[in-house]
Amino acid sequence: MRACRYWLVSAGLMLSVSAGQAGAAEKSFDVVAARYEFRPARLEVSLGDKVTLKVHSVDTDHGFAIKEFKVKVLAPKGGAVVEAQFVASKVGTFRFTCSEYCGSGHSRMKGLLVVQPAGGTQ
Ligand SMILES: [Cu+2]
Repeated sequence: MRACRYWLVSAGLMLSVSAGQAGAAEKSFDVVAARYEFRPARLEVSLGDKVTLKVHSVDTDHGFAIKEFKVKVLAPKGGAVVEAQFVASKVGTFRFTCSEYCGSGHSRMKGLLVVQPAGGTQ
C-alpha cells in the first residue's frame, strides 16, 4: 500500500501548487507623475498579486500613496524612479493620491487601483 499513499501525497501537492498560481501573479507598472495627474490613472490587478509600481516624476516633487496598502513614496523632481511594492490583499477599488504638495492642482492628482477577485481579469 506504500505506492498508493505516495500518489495521494503527490496529488495533494499538485493541487496546492495550481491553486496558488490561479490568480496571483507579479505585476509591474510604470507610473508617471505629472502636474496634475498620474498616467495611467487606473491600475487593475487581481487579488493576491504582488504589485510593483515604478513611479517617476516628469516635473516637480510628487508623492504616490495608497492608504489601504500602506504605500507611500516620494517621486522627486529630476525623474528618479522609485519603487513601491505591495500585495493586493483585498478586493475593491482604492484611491491613490499624490502625497507631496506639488502646486495648485495637487488635490486633483489621484487615480484608482482596482483589485479584482482572483482570476477575474483573465
Ligand atoms: Cu501633489
